[in-house]
Amino acid sequence: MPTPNRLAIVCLLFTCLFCLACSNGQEKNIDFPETDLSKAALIPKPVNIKVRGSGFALDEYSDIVTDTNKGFAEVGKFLAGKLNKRTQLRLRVNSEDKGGGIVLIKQSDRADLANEEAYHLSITQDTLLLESKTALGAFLGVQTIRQLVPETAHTNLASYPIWVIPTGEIHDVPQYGFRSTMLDVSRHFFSVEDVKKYIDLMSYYKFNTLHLHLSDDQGWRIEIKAWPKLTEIGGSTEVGGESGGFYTQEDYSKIVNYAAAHHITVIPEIDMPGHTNAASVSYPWLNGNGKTPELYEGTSVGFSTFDTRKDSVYAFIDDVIKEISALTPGPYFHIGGDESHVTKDEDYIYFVNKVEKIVMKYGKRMIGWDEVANTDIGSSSIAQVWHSEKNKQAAIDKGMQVILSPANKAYLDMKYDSLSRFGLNWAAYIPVDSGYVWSPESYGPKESILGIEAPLWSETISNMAELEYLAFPRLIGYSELGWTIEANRNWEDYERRLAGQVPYLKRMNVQYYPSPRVDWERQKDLKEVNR
Ligand code: TNX
Repeated sequence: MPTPNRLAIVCLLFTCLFCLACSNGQEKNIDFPETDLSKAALIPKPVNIKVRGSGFALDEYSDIVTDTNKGFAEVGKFLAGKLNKRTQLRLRVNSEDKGGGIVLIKQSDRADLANEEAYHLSITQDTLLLESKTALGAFLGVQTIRQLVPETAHTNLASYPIWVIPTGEIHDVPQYGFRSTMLDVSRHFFSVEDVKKYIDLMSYYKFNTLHLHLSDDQGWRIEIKAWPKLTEIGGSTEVGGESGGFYTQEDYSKIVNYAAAHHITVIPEIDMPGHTNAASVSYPWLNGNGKTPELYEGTSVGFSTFDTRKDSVYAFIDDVIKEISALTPGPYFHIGGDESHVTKDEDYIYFVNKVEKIVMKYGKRMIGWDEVANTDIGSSSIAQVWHSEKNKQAAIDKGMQVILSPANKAYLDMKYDSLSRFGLNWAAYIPVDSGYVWSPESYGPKESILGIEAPLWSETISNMAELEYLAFPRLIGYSELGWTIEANRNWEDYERRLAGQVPYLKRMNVQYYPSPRVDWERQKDLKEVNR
């Protein structure tokens, strides 16, 4: 028996189809070119694609109708905005005289849509139907729709331009619910506008998490009202002696809100007890390495530490975690915990145990780099695996979940090869294919792996062009590693779809590294997805 809610949805759908038939009647006669949905340059690759071979006309008669449940109308408006920028078409969203065409529907009890990030796209000549359980699922499906819009419109199918979207079915669900990238805004500062652009690019590839490395030896980047010198002094420098910078709490909230509007969760990181020189220069009583701290603009690591045995240090940390947690809606707080080479082992353990309690007091789940697995923290905390097999195993044995960021595979700051203009190479050279061809699945049992993250450390990059050189195209591959099951991944197929991203990257003015390992010209054969 249909529930009233279901009935309403069914009625909505029929109204849409009816209106579409009226307003788009003339399109029934369109002689669509043959299409092949399975050849579309979609990244990450969906679970399942069925081909119908015809076309859906995105044109001046198309409109968007959404479910009335929370968040769906916003997703519809997001899509309308992106399609407008792209095609100049003005798609109305939920307008009175519904044109229809694109329909976003909530499906609460379909088993294949039980995952909150799952979506189903059914594309016929008349309707592009997107179904999901949540607005998040709809948002992810909308990214697929964006990737299906061809570069150019047909002008010879009707008396108006038509963007032909191939018909068929796409069923899709991610393999990991945590797909993240990190920006180190400490070694070099990046503005709110820069971070917003990064979020735009992330969301197109279905990332759902952004980790911000907000403090390190070279700079403290977030305003803490209780401790203003952190940004006044600690925020004044960066690597290479450039000007530094920091986010006011208002700036930080702008990033968090922009991310939320893209269904992306922000993870703030305050790195401690090591990587704390900028904090200790601001308030020298925090310092525990026995020296007088001075502003630092170099790139060494492992020389700084908080004094782990002072109560005042924990009162300070409590203030910092309290203020940042209050500004952060997401469930996580990252305490760093890496490379504390001048903190004694017993002090390190004592410190991490205590800080975990503070994080939990403010309602967050603690994340730390993999060294934290050697302390007595609980199984609800998370270890971010970056270099140590031993630490990874210790975390899994404790029942903790891990985030996979193996430096030799997933570090965006590693050079592509010896000729790279930016980047480091302490872990490896990571050419584009090597960054893609590895198996996160092999790192541990499925339930122990929260997901994957590609960190971008910024010792060698100081502006967007340099950032983009290291992040693109590799970041795109990490989106597929987090989303697509291993059986559906294959370098040759991925390379073809990656080459197909060039028009988007150019439109976004992304200065990607044109790796010689990718045949970028192949996108020319792709043209549209028409055969
Ligand atoms: C190691 S990875 C670090 C960072 C550096 C990075 C450079 C990690 C947890 N710590 O402090 O920026 O290498 O690749």
